[in-house]
Amino acid sequence: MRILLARPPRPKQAITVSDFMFSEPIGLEMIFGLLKPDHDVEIFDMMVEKGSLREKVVEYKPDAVGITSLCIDVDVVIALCREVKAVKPDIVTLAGGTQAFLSPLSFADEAVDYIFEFVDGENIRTFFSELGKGKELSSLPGVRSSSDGYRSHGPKGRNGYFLPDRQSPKKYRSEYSYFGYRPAAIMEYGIGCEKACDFCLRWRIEGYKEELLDLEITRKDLMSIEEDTIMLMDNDFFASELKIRTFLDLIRELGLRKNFIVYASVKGILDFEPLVREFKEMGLKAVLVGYETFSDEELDIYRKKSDTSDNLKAAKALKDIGIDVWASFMAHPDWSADDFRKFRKYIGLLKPQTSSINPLTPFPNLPMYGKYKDRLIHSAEEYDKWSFGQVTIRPKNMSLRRYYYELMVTNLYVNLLVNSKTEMLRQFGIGNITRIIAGSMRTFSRYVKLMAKA
Ligand code: B12
Repeated sequence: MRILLARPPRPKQAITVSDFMFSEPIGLEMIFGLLKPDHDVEIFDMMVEKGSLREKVVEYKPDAVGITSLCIDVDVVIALCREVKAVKPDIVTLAGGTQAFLSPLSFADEAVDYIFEFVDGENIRTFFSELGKGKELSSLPGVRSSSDGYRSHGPKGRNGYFLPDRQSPKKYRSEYSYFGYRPAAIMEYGIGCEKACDFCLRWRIEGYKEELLDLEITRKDLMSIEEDTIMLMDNDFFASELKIRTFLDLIRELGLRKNFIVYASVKGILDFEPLVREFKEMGLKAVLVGYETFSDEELDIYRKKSDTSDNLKAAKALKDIGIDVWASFMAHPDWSADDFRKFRKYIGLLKPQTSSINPLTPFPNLPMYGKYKDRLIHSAEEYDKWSFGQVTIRPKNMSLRRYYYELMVTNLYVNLLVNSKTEMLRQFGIGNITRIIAGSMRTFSRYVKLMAKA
């Protein structure tokens, strides 16, 4: 069977970081790895490709086209499936990825033959070995079919972590980045999140239980990555002493010398400071930390396990150790102009190397969605609005237009004034800085449009 695996292009409307960075489509690389032994498979990454999917389908002549997705991609994925069907109606179309897991029925459209809610490995292999033999495939775990009304049979499962085939998107790899690092690879080493913060989807995707993946997979995965930079996407790399030590032992054993970037909790940084220092000596360059807000009350509501003074302590510890902080914050919809001022002052104290400030987004499916139901600006079906970059809750203490203005001013203030440009230029080089500035300008102009429309 000839299978084309595609990733949708960078969103045209939604506010996303893909304006200035995107990484490898690791989910598709895993599917590629699972199917390669028995099928002809190719990845078509539309984040990079200039040509259309239609042209590719005409040239490659696949029997099936599978498309990955995030929340913002729903309409695009459906449009792409229609494009495929217009070339040849009997090409089988599949939707998969994060959004298919969180909200499978968002893809219920006659152009989408199958929705893959989750992949346990066995289901997708069986699917392709049985496809075209006249069997009803929706009886497989995690598979919904249009011919069966997209009904679900059996219990909901989880996506597995399989060894990604790092060579599968070889021609695109030089384009994959993580912030100032390009090329960069991404991988996961431990899954789950016990913190279960109120605004976050990750525990819904990976479960509450924090556990390490099969260490043999991690070993093979690490050995197959050719890039100098690896971003570990675990929720909290510093979740436990055992977790950190096991990883450091492994890279020591493999003799790996790479730049590492990790997500980290403030609690983990403070609890395991000596290990953070040890990791720095072994290549840790930057941590992504969710400081979230200047208000302890809000941190409490979000069920964060640290307060604003812990944030300051962690910022100081990281500065002393010499690790960059890429901080993320959430603007609460009840903030007044004075709150925005306090917030800017607080970021000035934390002094992260970069900051991203997103409006609090009560994603459909999260308990928070119910809490803000009466104040929502967009319906759950306006998929491209739920990017976590756009305001979805009507502000309480100012107009929507003013709120966008405050967000823009704050983003400009922290990224132009608080951060050191010369330091970043030295670290990442002119090419990467130009890419980031050009992307930020695109995001900025999208914000201006939203503000004008508000
Ligand atoms: C790493 C990451 C990023 C990185 C890298 C993403 C990339 N490749 O470019 C960066 C920082 C660039 C990023 C950007 C964004 N991200 Co992000 N990201 C993640 C993170 C932490 C991991 C994603 C991942 O790779 N998982 C591992 C892979 C293997 O899982 P997977 O893709 O689901 O694949 C599995 C299955 O789904 C299946 N599969 C995948 N595709 C297909 C296709 C077919 C046909 C089939 C059959 C199966 C299949 O195969 C895999 C087997 O297990 C998740 C949180 C999480 N834990 O999921 C958030 C997450 C996915 N991101 C999210 C968001 C919102 C975004 C942004 C829109 C944020 C923004 N405003 O800019 C942008 C989107 C930009 C874009 N269009 O790419 C949300 C998505 C919510 C949703 N409902 O979709 C998440 C869940 C985080 C959150 N906020 O809660 N992200």
